[in-house]
Amino acid sequence: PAVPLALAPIRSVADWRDAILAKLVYALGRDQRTASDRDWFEALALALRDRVVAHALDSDNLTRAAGHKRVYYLSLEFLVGRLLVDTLTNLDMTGLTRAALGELGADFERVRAAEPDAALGNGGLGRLAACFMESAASLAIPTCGYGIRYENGLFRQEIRNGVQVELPEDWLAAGNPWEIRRPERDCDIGFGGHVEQVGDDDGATRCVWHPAELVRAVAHDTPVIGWRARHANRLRLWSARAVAPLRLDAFNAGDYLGAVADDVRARSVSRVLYPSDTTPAGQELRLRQEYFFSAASLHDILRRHLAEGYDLSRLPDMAAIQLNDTHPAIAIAEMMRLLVDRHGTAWNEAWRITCGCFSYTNHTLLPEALETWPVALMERLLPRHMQIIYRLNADHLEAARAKGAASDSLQASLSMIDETQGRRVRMGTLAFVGSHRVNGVSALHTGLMRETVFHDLHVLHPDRITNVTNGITFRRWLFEANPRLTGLLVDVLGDAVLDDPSVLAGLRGLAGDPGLRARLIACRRANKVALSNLVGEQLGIGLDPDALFDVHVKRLHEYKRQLLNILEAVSLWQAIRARPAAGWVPRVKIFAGKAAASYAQARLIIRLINDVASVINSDPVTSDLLKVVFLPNFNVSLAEIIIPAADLSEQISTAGMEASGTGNMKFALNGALTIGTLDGANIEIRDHVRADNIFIFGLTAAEVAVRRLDGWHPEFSIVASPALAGAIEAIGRGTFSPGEDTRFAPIVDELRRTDRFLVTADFDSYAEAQRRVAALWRDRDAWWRAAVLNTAGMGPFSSDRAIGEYAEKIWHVTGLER
Ligand code: 26M
Repeated sequence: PAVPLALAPIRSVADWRDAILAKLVYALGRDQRTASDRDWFEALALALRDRVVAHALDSDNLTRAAGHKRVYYLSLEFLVGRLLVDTLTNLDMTGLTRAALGELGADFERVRAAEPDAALGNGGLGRLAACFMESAASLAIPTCGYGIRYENGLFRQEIRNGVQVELPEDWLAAGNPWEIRRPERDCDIGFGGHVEQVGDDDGATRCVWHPAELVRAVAHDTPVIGWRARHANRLRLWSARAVAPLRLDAFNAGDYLGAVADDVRARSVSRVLYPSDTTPAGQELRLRQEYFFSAASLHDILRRHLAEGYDLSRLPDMAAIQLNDTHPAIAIAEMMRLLVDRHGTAWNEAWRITCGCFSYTNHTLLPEALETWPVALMERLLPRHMQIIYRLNADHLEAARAKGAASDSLQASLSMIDETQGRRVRMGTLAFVGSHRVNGVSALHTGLMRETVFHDLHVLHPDRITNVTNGITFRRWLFEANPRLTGLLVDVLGDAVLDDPSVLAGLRGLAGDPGLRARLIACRRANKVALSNLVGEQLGIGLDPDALFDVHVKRLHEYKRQLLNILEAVSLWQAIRARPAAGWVPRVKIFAGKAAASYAQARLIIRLINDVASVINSDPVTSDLLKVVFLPNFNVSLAEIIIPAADLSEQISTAGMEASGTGNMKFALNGALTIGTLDGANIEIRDHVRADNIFIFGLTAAEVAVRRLDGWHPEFSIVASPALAGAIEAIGRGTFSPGEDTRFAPIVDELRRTDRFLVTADFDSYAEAQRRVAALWRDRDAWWRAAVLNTAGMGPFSSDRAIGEYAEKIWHVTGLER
């Protein structure tokens, strides 16, 4: 019988206080009088976990009993951040918890800050996966996220003398109270070895793979509770260890290191997140990570399906498997292997099942970011998968030929094997061919997928590519990050705004309301004071909370053009120095973001921002008018403080290069105005907030494509723009690197010689847009009207809407009814 397991809601502060105290004493063995903030965090998290786990079991029972389809979200990254306030918010236990901790002599804000961020992702792709997990739970869509439990997440960034220094991030050092070990779900994953043919030699017959090596996948579940505790899902993260962690024979013979060598090697698979958000490292360990977690997850999916008594032929009715980029694309070959070799399914039937289950999300069209693996490496590490890929490719190319795509050049472009740079497996092609739907993450990006990288595949399968514009969870990015604004919205729009983002549109009618405006101004100012305090503590820079906070936070990448922003800052500084009394709008330029350790140019841009900051911030002539701040170690928790304090959001990528962006949505939701290019979701944001309330500048994606062909040279733009020339020249002659005028030569040379990201081409247009920003800022009423219209227009960018579209168009699932 399906017994409801969810614990009765806690009704009194005293009950909740005692539940927390019981965890502190009996689960942790600590004393109330000496308990640290971290101890209280752990006790509180354990008490909360009891409640969330009960919900998760309940949800699971209901799903099984209803024979409801499940979604599996495979992602090498989940950039979750902290879970405490998220869990409290969705259980509606924040007020109760403040009071209970107060009675115990602990401070809620300090306890909250004691939780380390789960930084199991690089940037947008990983954060999207985390927002999606929260929305799937909120919509009661039975979903399991699968990923890797990295021992070390994304590195911690320090800035020393302007230079980025990477330090290991050790989020698990003090244990993780949210997760539960699931030993009964562990499984062993093979690598290397050889394939034994059973029957004839066409690759479609059953084979037996004899791996040379096994790595144990160890399951850890983190329960994810949805809004108003409607439903709970789980995030299942795999860590790696040896099947036999200790070789006693070696140990007894005195070889202590040899005794544990297998375990050290196995554990390296889940040791560290690759810290790049574009360039595939191409290393064997990365491929091992990809296969390790894909295979463990598929094993788990098939086990559950069979345990529930279904036939494999019904898998597409019961399981939708979403591939977050190509990182788990090897799962397609693994599914074929399991079906054909393990379960004896006929090849064509196995393919029907596979394509029926899988779908694939593309997150970037940057050529250097498209994953390919050397055939030789695949053959060595995953020999059976390589055979399967060859056979799939032959079928795929044959079908293309039958549809008229017979020319050598078309066949070469459609092939899963790239023959142009050694022989390499194109993971994007494998993912496309093995999926029933392939989606881009904004309207522009999806259009570009059809026109460029996936053009030929699109012609072959014209119904396969679809768009699902990204979204963000409003629980974290509005309710939790900006309680002041949320309180105001509830006052003005009613409680319904908490459940239905479309209610935000009701703000439009109030955009001119002076009462609302005054309260918005007060809440923004309080958020800016909080950020100013943080900047004061961390960097010793005093900020004026009444200045315009102009914010550019995201991964450091040339295409995101932090360089364009800092060049404009330099030029603004020069202009202010030339005419200090010209009525400038006081401005604080705030930057934050990490660069991949191996990305020299991005690291140098960080250094430039920091060096420009030290010169400008110590200039007495401009000090009341312009400050530049680089906040170290940008992560989810820092974003939650920065974004609600922003007046202006910088979304200035080279058009056509930012697939969607999601930071853009977080800022606009919180009422910042955007200065941005017509790129990614900026275009859709403009459509919803309306063109008067966003500062658009620069070349369009189509114009960028033309520029790249027509022989344009950056020198043309530099000569035509005295402001740009002046900024570049100052950097080149060492204004920001006294005694070392070559420090930024790689940046100056890139700008002058090639300018691959069209910084110089867009400079004047950007500077002009910044003057429009300043002009609007002076007109306080007009500015705040636009700010209200930004929040009002952001309802469609909720990840609930995005997940609803995946559910309907791609997964063919609904939410569970209670
Ligand atoms: C690949 C191989 C080896 C090591 C790392 C990678 C890798 C890791 C992350 C490649 C790409 C990664 O992320 C790309 C990413 O974050 N893309 C962003 O996705 C967001 C969500 O869809 C979009 O909003 C952003 O525009 C897009 O840049």
